[in-house]
Formats: sequence, C-alpha cells, structure tokens
Amino acid sequence: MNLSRVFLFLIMVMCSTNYLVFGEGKGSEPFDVPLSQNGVQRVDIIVDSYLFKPDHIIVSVDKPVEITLISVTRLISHNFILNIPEAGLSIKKGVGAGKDVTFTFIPTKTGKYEFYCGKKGLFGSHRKKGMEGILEVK
Ligand SMILES: [Cu+2]
Repeated sequence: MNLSRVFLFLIMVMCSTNYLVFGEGKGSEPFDVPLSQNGVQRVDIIVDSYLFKPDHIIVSVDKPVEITLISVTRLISHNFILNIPEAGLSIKKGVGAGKDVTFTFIPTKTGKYEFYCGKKGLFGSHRKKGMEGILEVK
C-alpha cells in the first residue's frame, strides 16, 4: 500500500464510524415517558457527540416532567434548548463532559416541540450534526 491508499483508507474508516454514530441517534423509537407514583414523568436522556438518546419523547400535558441529561462525552460540553414560550417551555441547560444535569418543567400545551443543542464547533453547529429531537406533549 502506498501512502495515498493508506490515507484514503483512513478517511473511509472515519466516515463509516461517523455514519454509525449518526445512524444510532437518528430516528430512534419514540419513548413514552412513564408516570411515576409521585406523579412525575421521569426520563434519562443520553447526551453524546452528536446525539440525544432517546431523541423523541412523549409526555402528558399539565403533569411535571423531570429530565436527567447524562453526558457520556469526554471532552465536549453540550446543552439542551427547548424554547417554546407559548407552550410554557423555556429551557436552556448546559451539561459538561461526563456530567449529569436534572431539571423539571410542566408542559401546558399539546403539540410537538423541537429541542436541540445550541453549541457550535469548528465544523458547524451541533444541531446540524444531529443533536436535535422532539418533545411530544399529548
Ligand atoms: Cu452539543
């Protein structure tokens, strides 16, 4: 193998691993958040570069939702933005690499709302790379 072939091979490997990471995060099954005994809808969301998992969560209207963001990244910090004031949603939470963050809110209007990471890296926004999802309020 000459040097350019090695280089080409490396690029192919990098592209395919990236593709796998994107494939895992995109279009995961909608997650119906269960109601716990104390009336709170609890869900853990894995935060990785660059995905949320699950990336489509379904909750009931007018009942408290408790989300724990669990970062599994080693270097890159992310955030969680869900800013739909007319639906009673105004959330912006940062989560450092390897850290957890828990917060609660009460969705007051049914609908489908997009959340995303608002960080920008050298090669574009995290949202464009796949860090977005849907909160569905029923
Ligand atoms: Cu991010």
